[in-house]
Amino acid sequence: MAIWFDEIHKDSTRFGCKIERTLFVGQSPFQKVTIVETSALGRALLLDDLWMCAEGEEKTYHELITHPALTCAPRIERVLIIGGGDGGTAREVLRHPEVKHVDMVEVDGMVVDASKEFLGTIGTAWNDPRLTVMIDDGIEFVRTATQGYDVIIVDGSDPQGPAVGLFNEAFFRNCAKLLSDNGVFVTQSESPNLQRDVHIEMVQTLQRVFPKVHPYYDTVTIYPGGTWSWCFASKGVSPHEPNLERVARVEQHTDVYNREMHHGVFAVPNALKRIFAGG
Ligand code: SPD
Repeated sequence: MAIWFDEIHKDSTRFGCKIERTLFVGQSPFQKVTIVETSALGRALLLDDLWMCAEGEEKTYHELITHPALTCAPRIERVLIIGGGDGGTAREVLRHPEVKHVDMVEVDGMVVDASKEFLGTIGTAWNDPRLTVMIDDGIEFVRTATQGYDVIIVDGSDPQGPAVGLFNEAFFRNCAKLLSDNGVFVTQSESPNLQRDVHIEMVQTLQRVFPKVHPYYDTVTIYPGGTWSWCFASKGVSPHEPNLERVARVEQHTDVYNREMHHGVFAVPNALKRIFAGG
């Protein structure tokens, strides 16, 4: 009999894949960590039974959480990733030769260990000498860190369990403090359809912290609703003027991100546009 795994969303919708086998299940101090082999999308990571990424569809998420910021920030020498334990975001950040140092702060060592063992096609840059992985609380890290960053990327889970604190104003303010004046902050910001309230609140909270906030959208097959969002926030850097040399260089390696997409993803649906403009 076929085995299916469904992410149940708000007791009203579900998003499922047929499973060939389960490769890893562990209960860390923070959450349940599962890695399965799906029939359609290869190996996939779930945290507390929520889909995080799958080999066959992770490119959109990881390329888009990374390259809009890394092509727009004037300096990209020092990058901070909060979360990102599967290694996909670090892989994309490290494609940029101007990046000299990446600190990745992931709260759950089990996610990193299981991803290294079972998701080797996603985390391909673990051995890059520019990457430092710290198993630590990212919320506390940004509260106490003193050395700044040119780009900060929050690649966390959904707002439950250990990720709850990655969605509030205090956390965003601490990130803003750590960000260089011409820096760019990016966070995943949930589904504009099925988690609309969370998405809107995130954008509005970020608008209280950063002078410029630009949500952007694309499809992530395994996330609730299919359409996903990220927010690009800065003290003054525009997302509309990427460094075209960097774009040209990185798009030789990307499956999804390119110059046209860079501009297209920042189109905001009308109803949301009115809300974000305060109308
Ligand atoms: N609904 C899932 C949202 C999770 C976003 N982070 C995924 C981690 C991939 N690196």
